[in-house]
Amino acid sequence: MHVQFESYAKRYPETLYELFDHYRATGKNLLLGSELWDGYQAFAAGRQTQTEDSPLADAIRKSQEASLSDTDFYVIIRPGVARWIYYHYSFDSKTLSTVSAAEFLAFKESLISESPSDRILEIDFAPFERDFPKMNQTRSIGNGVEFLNRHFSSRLTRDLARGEELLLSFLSVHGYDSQPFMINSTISTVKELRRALVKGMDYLESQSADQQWSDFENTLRLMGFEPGWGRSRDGIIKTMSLLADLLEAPDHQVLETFLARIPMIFNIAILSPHGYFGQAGVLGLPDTGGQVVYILDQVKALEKEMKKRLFNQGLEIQPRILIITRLIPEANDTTCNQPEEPVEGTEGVTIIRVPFRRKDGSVINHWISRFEVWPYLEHFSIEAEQAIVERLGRQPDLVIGNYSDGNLAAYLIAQSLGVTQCTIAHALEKTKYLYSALYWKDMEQQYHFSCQFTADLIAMNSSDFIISSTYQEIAGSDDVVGQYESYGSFTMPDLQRVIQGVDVFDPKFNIVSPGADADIYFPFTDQARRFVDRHDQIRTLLFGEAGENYRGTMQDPNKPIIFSMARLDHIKNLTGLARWFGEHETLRKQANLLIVGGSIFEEHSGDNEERQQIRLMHELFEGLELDGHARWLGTRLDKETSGELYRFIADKKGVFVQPAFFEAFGLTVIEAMSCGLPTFATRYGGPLEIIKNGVSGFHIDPNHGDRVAAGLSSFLQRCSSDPDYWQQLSDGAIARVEERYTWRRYAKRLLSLTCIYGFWKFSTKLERQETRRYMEMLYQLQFKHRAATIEQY
Ligand code: UDP
Ligand code: LCN
Repeated sequence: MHVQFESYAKRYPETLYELFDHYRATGKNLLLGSELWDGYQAFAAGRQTQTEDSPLADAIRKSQEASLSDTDFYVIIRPGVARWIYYHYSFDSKTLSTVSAAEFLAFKESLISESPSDRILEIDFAPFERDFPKMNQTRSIGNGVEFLNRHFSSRLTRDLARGEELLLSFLSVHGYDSQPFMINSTISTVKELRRALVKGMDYLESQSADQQWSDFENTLRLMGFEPGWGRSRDGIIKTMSLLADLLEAPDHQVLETFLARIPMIFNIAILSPHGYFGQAGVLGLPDTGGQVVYILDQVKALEKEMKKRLFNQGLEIQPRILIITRLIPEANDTTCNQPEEPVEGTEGVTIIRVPFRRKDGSVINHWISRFEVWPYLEHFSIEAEQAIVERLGRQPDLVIGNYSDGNLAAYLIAQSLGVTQCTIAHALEKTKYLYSALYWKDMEQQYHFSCQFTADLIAMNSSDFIISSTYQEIAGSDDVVGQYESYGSFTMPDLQRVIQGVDVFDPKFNIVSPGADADIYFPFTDQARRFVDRHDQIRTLLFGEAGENYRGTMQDPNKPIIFSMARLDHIKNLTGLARWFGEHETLRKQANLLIVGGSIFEEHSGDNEERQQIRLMHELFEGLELDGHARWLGTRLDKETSGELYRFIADKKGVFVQPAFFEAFGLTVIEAMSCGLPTFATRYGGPLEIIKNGVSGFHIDPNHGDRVAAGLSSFLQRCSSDPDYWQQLSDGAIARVEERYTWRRYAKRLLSLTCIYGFWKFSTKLERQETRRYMEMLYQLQFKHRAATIEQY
């Protein structure tokens, strides 16, 4: 595409000039892709020669942003996923040329900065990655592990002797307490290993199939084998034969399967500092939403899978998982003031709470917004590390970070202990706020993005692997930039210019999607499992006197319900939905609206954004006279009630709407879909990938509320005359979740990845030293300095 654009620019220099001049005439010096496209359409309207499929139109349609002055025009064209081309056009010489990201960023800074200088700190991770393998196809993005396995097995083939030595030394590092696993000192060379494998397999073949490791233990130990190969005779033979095959002819699938069978994961530490993190009464509080649901479901699935694996490996070890979060002494009605809390439904999972402290060591009692936690994290991490090692009596085998703060803490702990680190973003704030990097100074007082984005860069680059819930989270789609991709290059004027922050072609990225708890969120047709005991409560919530914290009544309870539930953040746009509904005459006649979120009392909220949304919602209820058509519940629903509520609304042939301006993933979307509720969800973020438009739900554009309301209205209209249509969408939603979003699949994948990236870490330890040192500087000299600017309590 860019080749055509460049040759077009050469052939029609006047048109190019006129278009860019048209942009210059707006008087703006920053233009977004959408503004460039709107500008192009206005420009083309008066010109017959300009068609929407010309190379120029194509380039502008793919443009991301432009920066311009009277003399220069800089534009980024993104021809496809993760490909960025920077152009400079000179109004004087009328020439177009490609330029580096650094030049583009420097120009942008010159428009904003108070004292533009070339002596700004440039952050660039590219030089450190020169010798590391990178993928080059966009379809490989998010499937790094497969690429790594292929890379490894071909390296093994090329340099068999070194590869074999590596495998041998890797086998000898495993163990638990004083018990070694896999091999003992009887085997010290590859030759000996090969011989032992043949002998071991011969011996096992001659034994009866119903015997177990304990029956063979003494004989196998003499041959050089220690526990970990398997429990059953066939299981042990299988592991041995996989290794024998690898030593003979390396193959990526065999490598993956073999590594996943080695006992490496007994304990996991999961970091999620901000919160309220608890098991009840916390959802919907500011900053506490899907991340908590995700982690509580994740640990259950992981424990189950870890147990299964350890059992099959022939070991008698109870796996442990610790969730480390912040202790909040003033915890209202939650348990967040308790230092320790076992997780229900598990045997070895505990929530450990560690306080935030002031410089003098005293504990901070109240909740702190996730945007202001930065100064407390270093001390928190030190205390968290001590708590982890104390509780487990050993190091964790994997440290998982959640969200920017958890990932920074995970970095500090994993570095200190030398263990594998996994990053999970849940949501990266950078793409949520327009110009969040460029105008960081204006937003600093409220959001402190200088800390957050620096922390993100450190965590992304230090972690051994990153898991994302969708492809778009990493690399977006043809026309939307991915959340990680947006960290590729950017500038924060007068602070730092990021030349290469993260590369989405790095094989550390893997898509591992979460699920919805299948015991809670199941189809409404599954009558036998339904929580009928909740129906009275639900009827009261919807139609009765639902306590104090509600507003509005559904005067006609027989109409279908349009339902939405989220935290009452600006970005969730629940107020937008209320407005669309209220302003659409037909829709408000066809259906009732149910909103579950926040509180209806402004004075109950300690969060500025939430308070502003509460005010706005009341204004809308008044202005649009919603009180007889809509109900707003300021109650936090527990899981069982919310699960049954989705189904209750499905019984009445209603729909679920997720109206957010941006949603990183969207657990409510898969919850509603699992229950069989036709779902309309934002096209910005995860839901674009979760839903197949028209098959398993619908994409909506929150910037065009009138169209959303019209779409909802015609859907309900069609369903009232053709009930099969509602059923078709409901079936589509259930099938989609079953096929892609389950916790069982998640746990298997995450554990396999841990084994493979553990091996990768082991084999590249030395080469990573430079990056580690670079990151330490970034942390000490940049991050800590910025964190110190936040006013502390
Ligand atoms: N949730 C809930 N009760 C509430 C509000 C939210 O149970 O009053 C749950 C909801 O079911 C979902 C989670 O909170 O599991 C929200 O996750 P999502 O990914 O949709 O958004 P987030 O809050 O993480 O941005
Ligand atoms: C945070 C979000 O904003 C949601 O989009 C996700 O679904 C949730 O975390 C769980 O990952």
